[in-house]
Amino acid sequence: MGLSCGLVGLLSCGKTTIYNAITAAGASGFGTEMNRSVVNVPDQRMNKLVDMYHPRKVVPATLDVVDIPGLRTSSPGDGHGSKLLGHIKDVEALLHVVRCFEDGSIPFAYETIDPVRDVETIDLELMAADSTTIQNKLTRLEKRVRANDKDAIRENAHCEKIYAAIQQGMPARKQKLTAQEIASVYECNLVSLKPVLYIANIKSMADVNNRYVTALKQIADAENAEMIIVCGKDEADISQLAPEEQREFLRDLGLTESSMERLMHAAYKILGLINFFTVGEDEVRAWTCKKGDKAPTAAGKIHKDMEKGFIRLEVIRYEDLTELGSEAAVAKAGKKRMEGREYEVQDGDIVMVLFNK
Ligand SMILES: Nc1nc2c(ncn2[C@@H]2O[C@H](COP(=O)(O)OP(=O)(O)OP(=O)(O)O)[C@@H](O)[C@H]2O)c(=O)[nH]1
Ligand SMILES: [Mg+2]
Repeated sequence: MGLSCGLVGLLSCGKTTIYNAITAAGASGFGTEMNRSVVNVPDQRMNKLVDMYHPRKVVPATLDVVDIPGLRTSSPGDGHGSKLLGHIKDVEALLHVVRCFEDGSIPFAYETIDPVRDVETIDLELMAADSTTIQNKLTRLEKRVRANDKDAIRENAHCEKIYAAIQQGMPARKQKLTAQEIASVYECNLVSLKPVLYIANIKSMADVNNRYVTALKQIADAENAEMIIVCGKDEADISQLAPEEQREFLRDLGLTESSMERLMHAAYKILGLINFFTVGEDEVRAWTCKKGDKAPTAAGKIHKDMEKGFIRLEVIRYEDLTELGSEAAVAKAGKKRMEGREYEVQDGDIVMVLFNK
């Protein structure tokens, strides 16, 4: 399964609308069920590779997008949305949709529009869930702490610190945690630690610079997060058209990329992801890994056996291949490399894994 992102936000903020814009799934906004789609990650480089190899099969990288029904706001922070929060645990990044347009005729959780309040409300829910999770962990640690277990004492201290900051209203993702602190709460899978990408849902392009969008941008900037602006309803309609028509309508809106493409770029950025490729006449395929992943880890994305029995990686650069025209030409130019276990796979690497079966 690919990487997964979950749409969260207040009741009726436009999650399902944005979900449809991103996935072209045409899901109905009614009902309280979760929607889930796998979308292909657009990567222009794939087209070039396909032209070169004419493979029997083309497999792009994918992203799982999950549409989670809205959190009720009746009594924010009481953990009421805990069932929904269970779904949030399963995703790697949160796409936080915020209503950024005024229209009294479209129902919404509140009567007014206020991105600051909305973001705080969702953060409160996330932190309420995390408070419970951390408390449970602290209870589990008690015995070992009393027995003077060093690891338990360290984990206990980290948990106490994170818990205290959450009580002060600071989501874990904003706490500038050290790698050790993160390791101590790893098994808690804290929802307020998940990276957030903000999506400003607007009604028309006239809203692009409205005060709500500006307020949300300030929130995003303050926590070094990404924000994309999506004209929810219009882009959901456009996603149902044929690809050529889509471009035309997007241009009319003043957009060069679809909301899905904008989202992908931002999601790759917040999650620090890169694509590498495997090529051949059988298959041209894009794979996703984290920036900084070493060669065996990246190989493990292709097959677990390749990670276990990893010997080395043959690497050529996408740019070299497309410039020189063939793998043989790249090798002749001395640009085919052999890399070992310590090599960090780079965006645009074309790899072949040598491994012990
Ligand atoms: N005109 C317009 N209407 C929108 C837009 N975004 C959402 N809406 C409307 O707002 C209402 C709620 O949108 P949904 O996408 O269902 O909201 P939601 O966040 O999925 O709602 P819940 O899942 O119930 O929390 C629907 O009637 C949408 O048609 C938009 O960009 N423009
Ligand atoms: Mg919905």
